[in-house]
Amino acid sequence: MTKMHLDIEGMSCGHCVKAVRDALAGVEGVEVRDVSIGSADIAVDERRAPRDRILDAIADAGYQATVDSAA
Ligand SMILES: [Cu+2]
Repeated sequence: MTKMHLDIEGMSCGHCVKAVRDALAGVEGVEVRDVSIGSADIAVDERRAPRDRILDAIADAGYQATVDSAA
């Protein structure tokens, strides 16, 4: 699993946190570790969950995400 930190624009409240958490949880191969306003920490099986799919899931929920770090 790859630990990934995402920067996420457009989040402002607890509803946003829940929306992002739900979006990430819906991607197969992603384990949600922590979501707060403006960022998320996840663990990713990159063979099952390509980055584009993760970022697209967040975009579909209405937010703009970028990968800040991955290790
Ligand atoms: Cu909100």
